[in-house]
Amino acid sequence: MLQLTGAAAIAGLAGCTGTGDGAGSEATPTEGEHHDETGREHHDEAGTDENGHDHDDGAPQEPSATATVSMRTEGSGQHYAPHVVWIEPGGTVTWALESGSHDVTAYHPDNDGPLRIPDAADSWNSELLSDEGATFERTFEMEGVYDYFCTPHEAVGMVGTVIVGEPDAHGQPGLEAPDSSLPEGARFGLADLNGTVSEALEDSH
Ligand SMILES: [Cu+2]
Repeated sequence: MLQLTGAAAIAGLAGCTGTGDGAGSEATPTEGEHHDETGREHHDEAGTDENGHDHDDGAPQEPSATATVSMRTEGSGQHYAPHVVWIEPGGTVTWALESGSHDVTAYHPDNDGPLRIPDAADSWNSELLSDEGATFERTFEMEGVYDYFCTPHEAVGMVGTVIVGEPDAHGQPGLEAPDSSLPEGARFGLADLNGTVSEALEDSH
């Protein structure tokens, strides 16, 4: 059972972090002592877990004028949903607090992080949002890939990306391999986002 807990924790990290806590609950071993690999997790194919979290992880198809990202705490899970949004240059993203306390902070040296937004773009840092329904809004003029994180939950991988326009994937700091100085959860999350963003940009050409 300890092994199962470990597997669930890793599965949680690979996707939206911290959702592993309920994952093993349906495993009811009935076969006595010698189940070697029987603790295998079963993934539900509908793409929703027991918390009703929609696994909205796919690449967005095309840029839109505006986008909304909800910020949630579900059990031990901390989420931006969706993780990746894609807007046109001059478009606006609104982050809305659904539960928990979260912020929206650019990966930029001004925020003591590695640069993961376009070189010439301005950094930002929302205040911590704690009131349900509170929002933070930002307009993005410059094409590029912008990675951001939640200050209290960066270590558990609460990270997200805004794609603006149709930037050349080469030369985007936000698509580089995550800096080794980052916490492990953030590195996993950013690597995952890199895949989703690259896919979106490739499909659009
Ligand atoms: Cu958070």
